[in-house]
Amino acid sequence: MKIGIVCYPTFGGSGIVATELGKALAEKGHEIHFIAYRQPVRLNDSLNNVYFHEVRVAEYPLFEYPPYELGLACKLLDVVKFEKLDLLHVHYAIPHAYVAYLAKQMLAEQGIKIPVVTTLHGTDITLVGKSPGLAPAVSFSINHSDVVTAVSEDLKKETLASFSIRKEVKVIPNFIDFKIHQADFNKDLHMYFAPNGEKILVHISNFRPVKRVGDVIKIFAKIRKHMPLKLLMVGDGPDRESAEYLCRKFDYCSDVKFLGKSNDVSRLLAISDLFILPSEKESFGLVALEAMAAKIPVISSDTGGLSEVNIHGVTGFTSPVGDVAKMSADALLLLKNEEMYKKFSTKAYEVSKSFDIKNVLPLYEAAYEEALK
Ligand code: GMT
Repeated sequence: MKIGIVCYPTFGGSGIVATELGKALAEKGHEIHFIAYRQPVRLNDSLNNVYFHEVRVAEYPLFEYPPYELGLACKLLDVVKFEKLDLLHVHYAIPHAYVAYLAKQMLAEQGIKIPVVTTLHGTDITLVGKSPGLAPAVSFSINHSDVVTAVSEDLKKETLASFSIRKEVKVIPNFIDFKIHQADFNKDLHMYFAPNGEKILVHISNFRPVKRVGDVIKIFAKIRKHMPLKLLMVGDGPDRESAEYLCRKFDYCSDVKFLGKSNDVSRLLAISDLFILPSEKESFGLVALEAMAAKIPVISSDTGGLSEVNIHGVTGFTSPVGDVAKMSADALLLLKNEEMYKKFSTKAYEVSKSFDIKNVLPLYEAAYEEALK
């Protein structure tokens, strides 16, 4: 199949899912055309069967807001037509599904049919999309997609509850490609961050308010009172500064390292002991799954689809959003109890195996077949 994949190329789960999916499909022999305003972060090799088309957005002094959607629609028209694509797979209802609809209409006028598969990732449904001004466009885009998928049962439920949806929404969970997530424990790197063999907590996100990075600092501060400990804060975004200021108010702030964005989180996960994800909202929590694939138990909130990934009492612990006291107590319990920690670590890995891309790829291929019918 010749498949066009539209995604946000930035650091973030949806871009990673789209990129890893495309790469795996290409490996299976499909021809993949990524279409985005920048090369997706994990699309860094030149691979067989993979093409990248950059969306150029017209700049003109009159345009206070560059017309991304128009640029994307015209790029889709061009790529579908000249690369003879069979199908478009767009990640995010806003704006990618409705841009795909526009491209589809333009192509139909030229006698070209292009089915559209839309994957919902969360922010388009649970945060931005719910604003009353945008909701009609979200419902419209979903209803006009040929096949719609959501990354968790919870996201499906929330989509059906929040919008007027006539389409079936299929759940296809996010996945892990174990070929990529294979970093070994690096003794020197561990020594660098924890020279006295301290345990390491890690948080990875885009530091948006929804990630509650302040809670991560508070959790660390509570546990640090009871044991030597380091915290790695990986990523960057709007709440990084406030997290840094908060950290400076507590003792032991020098045990916290803000590392910025990383292209290779596996090597940091491989030297860490616990992953902390106290998010306000999380339709899936791909990064929690990446931590579990590195055999790290997860301390997270129980929001959205997170509980479908981090199984409470098995792969880690979940708590109500904002319950810093419980999250700290659960983390301390695991860090202090070696036997228990080992069991959770083993289970975290086992559960992550059920999200192996090998199991998930055929579900997307079946969705494509259905769209083509
Ligand atoms: O969480 C973010 O800020 C990034 C966002 C994205 O667009 O990548 O993540 C969403 O999609 C991921 C991949 O499906 C999910 O793992 C995240 O849970 C979801 N984020 C939210 O629902 C807030």
